[in-house]
Amino acid sequence: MAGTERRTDGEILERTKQETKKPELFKVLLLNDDYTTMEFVVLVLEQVFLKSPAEAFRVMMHVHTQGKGLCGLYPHDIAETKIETVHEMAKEHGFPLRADMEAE
Ligand code: TYC
Repeated sequence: MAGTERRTDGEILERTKQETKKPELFKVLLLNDDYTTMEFVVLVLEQVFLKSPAEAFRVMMHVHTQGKGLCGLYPHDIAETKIETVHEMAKEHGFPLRADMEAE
């Protein structure tokens, strides 16, 4: 536990150190495949990762040519939820699109 406490008569007056910790961030990566359409990947990047149409297209083309690409950096639970959402959307549309997580 962080925090320096000043006490008077056993009462805590103030805490001088910050107690909030920055969350550890994780990379969410999108993986290339031969079957998912480019349009669908752009849609996912816009809807799940809140990219502009131009940025979504840029990231999609990066994944298409390089095999994988960065969608964003998120705390672990948010990264996990985004990956689940990608997989659910892909399944609904019959695409094999996969996303993955990596420590920053
Ligand atoms: N390679 C796919 C195609 O040619 C497009 C694609 C891009 C698929 C990015 C997945 O994460 C991906 N239709």
